[in-house]
Order: sequence, then C-alpha cells, then structure tokens
Amino acid sequence: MSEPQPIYLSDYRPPAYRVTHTELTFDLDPAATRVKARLHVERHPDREAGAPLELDGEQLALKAIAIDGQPLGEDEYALTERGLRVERVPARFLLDTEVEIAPEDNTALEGLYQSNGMYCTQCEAEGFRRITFYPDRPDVMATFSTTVIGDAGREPVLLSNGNPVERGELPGGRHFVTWEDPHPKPCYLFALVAGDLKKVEDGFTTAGGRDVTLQIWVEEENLGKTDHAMASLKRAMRWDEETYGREYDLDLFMIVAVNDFNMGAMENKGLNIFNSAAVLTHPDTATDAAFQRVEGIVAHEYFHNWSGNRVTCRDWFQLSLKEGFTVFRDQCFSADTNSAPVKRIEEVSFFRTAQFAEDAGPTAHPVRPDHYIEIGNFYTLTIYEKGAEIVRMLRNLVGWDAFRRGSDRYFERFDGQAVTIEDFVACMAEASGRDLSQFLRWYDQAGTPEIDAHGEYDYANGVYRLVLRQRTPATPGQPDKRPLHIPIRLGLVGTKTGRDLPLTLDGEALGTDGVIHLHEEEQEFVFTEVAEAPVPSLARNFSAPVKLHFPYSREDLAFLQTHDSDGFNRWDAGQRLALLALDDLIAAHRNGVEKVMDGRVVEAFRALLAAEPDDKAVLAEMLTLPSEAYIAEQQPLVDVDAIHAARQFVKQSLALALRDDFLRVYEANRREAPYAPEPEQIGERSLKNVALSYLMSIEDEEGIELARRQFEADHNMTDVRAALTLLVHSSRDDLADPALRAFGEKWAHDPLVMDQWFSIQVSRPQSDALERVKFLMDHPAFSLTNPNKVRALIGAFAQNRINFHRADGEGYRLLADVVIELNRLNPEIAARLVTPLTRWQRFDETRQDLMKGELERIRGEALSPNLYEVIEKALA
Ligand code: B3K
Ligand code: ZN
Repeated sequence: MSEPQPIYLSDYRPPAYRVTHTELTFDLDPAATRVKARLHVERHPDREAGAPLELDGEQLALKAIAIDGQPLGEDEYALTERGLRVERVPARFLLDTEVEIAPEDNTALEGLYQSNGMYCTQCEAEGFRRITFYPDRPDVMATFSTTVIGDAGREPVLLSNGNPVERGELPGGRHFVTWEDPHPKPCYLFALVAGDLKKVEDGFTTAGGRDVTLQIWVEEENLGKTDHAMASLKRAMRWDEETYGREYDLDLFMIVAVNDFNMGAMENKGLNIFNSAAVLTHPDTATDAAFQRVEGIVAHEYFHNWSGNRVTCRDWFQLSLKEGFTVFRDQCFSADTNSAPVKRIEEVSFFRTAQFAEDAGPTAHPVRPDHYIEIGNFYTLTIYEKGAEIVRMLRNLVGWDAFRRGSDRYFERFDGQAVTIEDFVACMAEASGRDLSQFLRWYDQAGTPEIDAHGEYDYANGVYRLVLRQRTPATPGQPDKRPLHIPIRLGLVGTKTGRDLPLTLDGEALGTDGVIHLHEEEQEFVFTEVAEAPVPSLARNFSAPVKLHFPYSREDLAFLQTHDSDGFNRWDAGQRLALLALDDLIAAHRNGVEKVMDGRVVEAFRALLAAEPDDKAVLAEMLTLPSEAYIAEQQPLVDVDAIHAARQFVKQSLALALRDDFLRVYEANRREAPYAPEPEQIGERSLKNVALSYLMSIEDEEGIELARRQFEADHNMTDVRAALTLLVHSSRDDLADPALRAFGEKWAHDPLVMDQWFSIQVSRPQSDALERVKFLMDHPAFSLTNPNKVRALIGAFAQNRINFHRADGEGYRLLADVVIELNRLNPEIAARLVTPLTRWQRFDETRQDLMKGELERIRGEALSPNLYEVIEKALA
C-alpha cells in the first residue's frame, strides 16, 4: 500500500462532468448484491472537450460498462486503486455500469451493509463509492430514481429517498419498489434500507398546507419506543417553520432505527437513518439525558433538510457550513423546549472540556481545515461544536433579525447548490451591513484563543478601565496567529448594590448588559459614569469560545455566584471558585501536605442548598463540581491521581458539612407521579440524584439505604441508573454485585440498556475496572463490530481517568489492542477510539512513554488511512 496522501483545499476544481439524473437498481443479496447504475452525464460548460471522465469507486467488482448503450472494450477504460477512468467521452452521454458488492462482509459500516439482517447504507462522507462508480463529491447534485429488489419474505420493506412510485412482485419470491427523489442531491445523501421492519405512522401539515406522512421504522420489539422521537420530530418541523421559515418539501419523511451505526444519525433526504440509541426511548429503558439527546438529534437531522440538503457543501473542507449551522439550530431548538440556562451550561461544560482538549492536542485543526488525508477523521468537536459557537457569535454580532434575513437570503440564493462558508458569511454581512472580514478568521485559525483581562476602578472619577489582551497558542502547522474579532458580552456588577451598573463606553450607552468588540491584540475599554466599584462579569453566556482569565479573588467569585444577573456566569463563578479550591488541594496532595477544605466553598454550597430554587436543573448544575476531565484541562501537567483525590476530598467535605441539607433536598424532590421527560421533572430528578451522590460519596448509611431503595423501586431508568451507578461506584460490593446481576438479567434482551450496564461497571473508580473490561469483552452481549458496544465498554473505560491512566500502562495497552483489531474491522471507529492516547503530551514522563509506546505499536500495523493520519499526527 502506498502512503496515503493529503488533499488540499487550494486544489479544489469544479467537476469536469456533472450527473443530472441517476438511476439505480439494487438486486439485494448478502454476499453478492448487484448494483446497476445509469448516469445521465454532461460535461461542465467551462471544461475543455476531451477531459477524461473520472469516477470514484472502492471495493467494487465491475461486471459491465457501456456508454450510450455501447459496451466498452477493455482498452477503453481503466480501473485504478481509486476508481474508474474513461479517457474519451462525448459532451453528453448515458453511462451504464453494473457492479457486485458484498454487504455481509462490510464491517466498516460505510456504503451498503447489513445490521441485524437488514440492509442499510451510510454514504457520508465517501461511502457511495463503495456502492457504485460515481463522482463521489458533494458538488455533483442529481435527481435519483432507485429500484430496490429483495426477498419478499426476508425484506418485506424496501426503502429509499423520496416517494415510492411503483412496486410489484417478481419471480422466485422476489419483489421490488421504485423510489423517486425529485430534489437534486449529492450522493452522500443517498439511502437504502431493506428488511423486516415495522412502522409507526403519524402526520404533519406544513404551514403551506402540505400533508406530510411521518414514519418511524423499527424492529418489531421496539414499536413501543418511538413516541418521543415522533413528538420531537413534529416539534422540530413546527419550530423550523416558525423560527427560520423553512418547510418540509416532500410528502413523506422517514426515520429508520438500526443497531450498527458509526455515528448518531444521518440526514439522508427523506430517509433519515438513525443509530437506535439516538431514536428509541422508553421511561423504563432510557434516562432523561437519553430523551433529551434523542430530541436534539431528531431535530438536528430534520434541520439538515435545509441546512445541508437543499443547500449543501461545495467540498468537504466546508463541512462546518452544514454542521456548525445545524448544531446551532438544534441547540436553539433544545433551549426553547427545555431549561435554556441548563442547556447552555451543559453545552459549554462539554465544549470547554472536550473541544478545548482537541484544540490543545496534536489533531487540532481549524473549523475549516485546509487539508486532510481522511475526511472521516474530521467529524470533530471543532467542526461541529466550535462551528456552532461561531454561528452563535454571528447571530449575536448582527442580531437575530439581521441573522434571520441573512439566513433567508442564504437559503433562497443557494437553493439546490453546493456552496462555501464565505457564501454563508457574505449573506450575513449583506443582511446586516457589517464588515465580517476579520471575523472570517475564526474559520481558518485553529486553537483556543486566550484572553488575559484585568480591570481597575478609579474612585475619584467613577471610571472603570478594562484591558483585554488576546493570544492564540500555536497549533500544528500554524505557528503564528492573528488577532480575532471577539465579541465579549459583559456587565459591571456593583459591589454595593449587587446590581448591573449602566455601561457607558466612549460616550455611548450600552445598557446594563452590553457587548464590546475585541479586534486588536490588546485593547483598553474605558467605562465612564461608573457609580460604584464593580466586579466585571465577562463573556456572559459564553459569548465567545475562548479561555478568559481574570484575577478574580475568591470573594469576587462568591459575590458573582449570588449576584450576577447572567445565570450562566453565576454558574461559572461557582465553577471558578471550586477550581481555585481544587488547585490548592491538588498541590497539597502532590506535596503530601494535609488537605484543608476552603470554607468559602462550603458556605457557597450551604447558601445554594438553603435557597428556594426557581430552576431546579440549574441548581443541580451549580451543585455539580467540575469534572476530573475539566479540572485536568486547567492543569499545566495532568496528575490524574491528585485530581481524583482532590475532587473526592471536596465532595466528601461538602457531604460531611452539609449532610442534612443534602438529605432534605433529596426528600423534597422525590415524586411518585408517572415519568415524563419534561423540564420540571427532569430538574427534580437531577437535583435529587446530585444530592444522593454527595451522600454516597461518604457512604452515609442513610444515603446507601436511599440508593438501594431507589434502585429497587424501579420507577424509571433515570433513577434506576443513578442509583445503580452510585452503588457500583461505592465500596459496597455486597450491594452492588446483586444489583448489577439483577439489572443485567432483567435487560439481557435490550442492547441499549446493556450498553448502560457495560458503561456503569467500567467507569467505577475501583482498581478492578480494567479487569472488568477484559471480562466483559467476552460477554455474549458484547461485540467488537457494533460501535455502540465499543463505545459503551472501551470508550467508557478510556474516560475512567484514574483507571485508564494506570501507572502500569495496562489501560493504554488494552486500548491499543482494541484499536489494532478495529483497524481491520471499522477504521472510522478505530481512529476515534484512539484519541485518548494521542493526548500524551499532557501527562508525566512515565505515562508519556507508555502512551507513545502504544502509539508506536499501532504504527507498526498495516494501517487504514483513518488511523494512519491520526497516528502520524500524534507522533509527529
Ligand atoms: N451528517 C452526519 C455525519 C455522518 C458522517 C459519518 N462519517 C451526521 C450529522 O451530523 O447529522
Ligand atoms: Zn449534522
């Protein structure tokens, strides 16, 4: 195998040939599916006559090829490693090919594969080339007509994009259905599903009066688990009409649940294919978090119908054009249907932990990368989540009304086209009249900007000077960074009144909650008429994806935690306060000094527990300590043991000091009402379970009894899982083992619940976590070819910080073993799973050597391009 070569954005050229219409016929067979393709091809008007036709194709056995009905001789085309090349073609022609593929051997889950006996496809980004020879690039958009032929008994249901137009019986117990999709689309949006599926049906009438049939297709035993997804879909359809004026454009919208799927879901036109974990819910089997995740993903895929499908990406470098915008859209949707502050807190804590870590590691890349080896490696937190943060900044910069006008302009101007990030930003610039040229740098510059801020109050003149200095650390391939346009939303909170003071900047009144714009490397902002000494509340609601440093005292933070008018920053002040205390304790642990708890944190918690909360879910967040991963993110060098010990110490100290408060909060938030995934109930459950986690941290007898009873009450999965996790993560194996056994037996038939059963065990802090992983890999419910199982067992273990980072390196070795095996089975999953090993620079020398040793061992294998790219970066 030759070394995989990078592809560069700067090499982009429009396609020489486009396909206006695509006719496909699939004759399904697990070992030998025949795919006939008839492509209506035209030379691009600007391209010279005589340009060769180049089609992508991988792992295809070509059986026949003809142009305008004339079979080609063997000297008239060439098969290469990457596809098919025909030297001489007319300006317009019909290309017929027939290939054979083997879905049953496809463990990569890209192209056409089998999952639980059913056929399904995943084509984004480059899976269609494993189905037939085609210009597999998003800027070739065609209408599709697809005939699927299957066995009438085994595959009674035959689905593809668009509308069914014909069906019938065929000899030999076969049957067929023909589908037509009138909307031109790139082949990455093609989908086919065939199998013994059952449907749940509902309807939706669009604002324009179109009656749309909604179907969710599942295996029979899952028929009772689709209500929430269906309700979420309808809410999302209405929301997109009301918020963005976007209506659905076909008479049928289908969702299919499959068990083997690399990602959460896929937005294929009219036929979304979902990982069953991202669509199925039931109070007995899914937690509140799972209900919310399903709602968000259903909405996300639906929103892609406009942001992604009707207007798509010119090339894969523009991936964030559709993903960043669509994540932003689904985030706003979820904020509208749930507790908005909690949604933001959850988004940001995840972002600051995981995306910041990506930015700080060897695979850091811009939201629009300028080169890649394997696009499958770029479905990242940077492309998705940082992309969404950029769109959010844009919305805040230009204001909602201009943003909405810009969005209308974008959808109208580019409907049916494949475009770029500049096209999107240009619409926003035109609609708002703003110059967004410096802002565009956010897309091309990798890394997390850091802002050092300091401020000074001049009592005599009532002036507050705020100095902001920005720098973005070097990232691989980008040593020098330019200043960005960073919008900082802020307030000045008066220390006497506890209120936001009016902001006057350069004679202009900004209200009490304003936005300042940092353009330069360093800028001073002088606020006048400041009546009292303030504490600044900066980057409210996380107004930019940056690290902001301000020399807050612990008193300042305690003050902001109670007085800041911005709910997000109240939470953040609490997190900062806890982090300062944790810093001291980490140092104490390292130096072998006795640990002393910071009384200010205890008092802050006491006050939180005493107040009558207006949003219980927010309170639950405020009572949650920064995760070990987030604490690690703040440390120059990660000491996993010290972090774990310090966090445990804080948790236990709080539990000891405030035991009765936690008990009271637990009792006050129990309820017997039937489960509903509604904000108020979710808030109560989170609060109750956070309180219980404190009690369990000190293994309080009453707490243990409450956990045991909560598990046995078996009221809903949220409570059962919370209780089981606390028992399994405690030292009370006498209680944990029978509970685990009972749970495992009860749910042995349900793969999604078994995923949770796996994760709970391997994330326990006890030192047997690794042995459990090894033992569970032989469990009948585990399978290396099912990505959900790999994530639930191996992925979850790699997040178990103290055990994955065991000083003997056994955690690393286990991960590397699995990665090596998966490299052959599923390269996309293998390349994702290896991520924790690539972050070796953050650890001590011993661990660095152990981690690098495993990376070297992986490098010694015959690697897929996916893993090759990641490993080369990690060892560069
Ligand atoms: N667009 C899909 C991504 C699937 C790509 C897998 N290689 C999921 C989503 O973002 O909606
Ligand atoms: Zn998406």
